[in-house]
Amino acid sequence: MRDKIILLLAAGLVIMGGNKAAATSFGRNITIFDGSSGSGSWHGTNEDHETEPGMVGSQAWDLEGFFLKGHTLTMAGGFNFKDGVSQYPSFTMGDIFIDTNGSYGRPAAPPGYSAANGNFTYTGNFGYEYVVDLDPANETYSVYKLDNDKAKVETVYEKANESGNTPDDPSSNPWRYVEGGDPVSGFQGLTMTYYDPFDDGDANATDNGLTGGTHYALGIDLSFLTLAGHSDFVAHATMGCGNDNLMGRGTAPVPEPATMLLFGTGLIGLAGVVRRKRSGAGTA
Ligand SMILES: [Ca+2]
Ligand SMILES: [Ca+2]
Ligand SMILES: [Ca+2]
Ligand SMILES: [Ca+2]
Repeated sequence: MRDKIILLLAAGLVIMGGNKAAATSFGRNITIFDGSSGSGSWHGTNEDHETEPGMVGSQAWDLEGFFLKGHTLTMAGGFNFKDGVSQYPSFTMGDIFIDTNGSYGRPAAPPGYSAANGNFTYTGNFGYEYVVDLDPANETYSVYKLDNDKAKVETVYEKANESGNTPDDPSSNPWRYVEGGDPVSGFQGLTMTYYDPFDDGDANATDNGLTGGTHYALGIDLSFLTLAGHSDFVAHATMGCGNDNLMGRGTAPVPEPATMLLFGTGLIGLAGVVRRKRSGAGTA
């Protein structure tokens, strides 16, 4: 009996491990197309293979999508989240800003804001109530609540990317969090899911419909939204120039502790042993 249980649990772990390795889908694609497409293949109707009109259109500047699976938000792009583009070292990847009430972007710009070329710091949150402050180099992140009266954020370099005037056509701003947010307890210095770069043809690309060459992806935990009583959210991310503006809209689900899943799997395994033993006894 004990041997059987150990065998079943071992088999269960192998199956679970197999599932994990095969589960390359990042979940549902929740990307919002910004509606400001120009002509040509790089300013089309999909976010993958699209940068903002007038900007350099290439995989190196392409942000490809936000994906949601459970409470994990995954961001993918051709832009190198750790190293950026070598000729433009100042245009690093920005942070992930989260709106929780449907007001965000240029309509919610800070007092005194005006579009201008250059990276400028403003006191204000552009309507984003939270920021996931990414540290891709160390594969960690921290979450801050952004008070519009005291949080400081930095704008994108290219004025042409600050043109959004409606929630459906939001500005690329802000680029990154600077300081002044309130740390969200339990969400400081967390380890992100960082994927090794993958090419077209890799399961991570094909399972998520990503095209164009080399891709980068990272995942973060959105449970802080649910814990704070929020459900619907809008996510925003860009790089220092604002060459591409990535937006997503989703609903944060109730967190499911992994331990409950493991506990459940163990019970199913035990039930299988009992059932077998009973049926074996019946036929003997
Ligand atoms: Ca875009
Ligand atoms: Ca894009
Ligand atoms: Ca807002
Ligand atoms: Ca692409």
